[in-house]
Amino acid sequence: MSIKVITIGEDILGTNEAKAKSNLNRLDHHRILAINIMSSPGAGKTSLILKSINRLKSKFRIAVIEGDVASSIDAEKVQQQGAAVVQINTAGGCHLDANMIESALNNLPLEDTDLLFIENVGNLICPVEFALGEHRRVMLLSLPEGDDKPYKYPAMFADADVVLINKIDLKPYLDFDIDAFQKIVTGLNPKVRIFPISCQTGEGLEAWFSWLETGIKDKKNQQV
Ligand SMILES: Nc1nc2c(ncn2[C@@H]2O[C@H](COP(=O)(O)OP(=O)(O)OP(=O)(O)O)[C@@H](O)[C@H]2O)c(=O)[nH]1
Ligand SMILES: [Mg+2]
Repeated sequence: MSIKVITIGEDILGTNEAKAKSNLNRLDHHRILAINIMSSPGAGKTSLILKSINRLKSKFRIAVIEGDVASSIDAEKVQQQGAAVVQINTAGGCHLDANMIESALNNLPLEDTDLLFIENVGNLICPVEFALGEHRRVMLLSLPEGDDKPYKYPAMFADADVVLINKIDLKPYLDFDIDAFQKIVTGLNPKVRIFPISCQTGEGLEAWFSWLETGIKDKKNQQV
């Protein structure tokens, strides 16, 4: 089946906050848990989504919105895993916004979805400024990027519900101090959940899956 690709021009108007609220209401109406995944390019967002689909698809119906400046490479991988997917090409834009998500929601089977992953454009700065209508924000940081990133890009870490430390299989080759990193992040964001994981080996992923599962079930039981 061909993948729906939405290319965003400058003609899409409307204030982001109002649109994000309308997206949120729409997702709540369908009792869909929406997760906005943010990170720098290559930290492992798509790998995480693919692992999560693979693990949870027998229990839950999963849809994905893929955000990239160009191409539908990530969406093709997601489609191969059997999930419904829409690719947004931002045509140079460094983040997704709520208008883009509304267009994507119009092209997804919302009646048949329990969990929606939104893979934001790889960028540590802009995505945090734009609410999409998501219920949870997940920040992914991979070991090769260095443990000083929360000092340099604090907003991304201060705002996240979950921080995933990915690529821990590379620890023997890098001088990333995981304990120090966790202390900095919890200093910025005391309520954050932190999961060290490897999308390569699967280490640590069970805790992430179980966090997701709890969120999906809570959303299903919520009054709308
Ligand atoms: N060693 C190791 N490599 C990983 C891990 N997770 C992802 N990778 C690799 O990192 C590279 C980038 O992973 P992606 O999942 O494409 O990263 P992304 O964040 O989706 O990248 P963009 O969409 O380009 O921003 C790929 O070559 C993955 O195989 C991991 O836990 N360990
Ligand atoms: Mg990706």
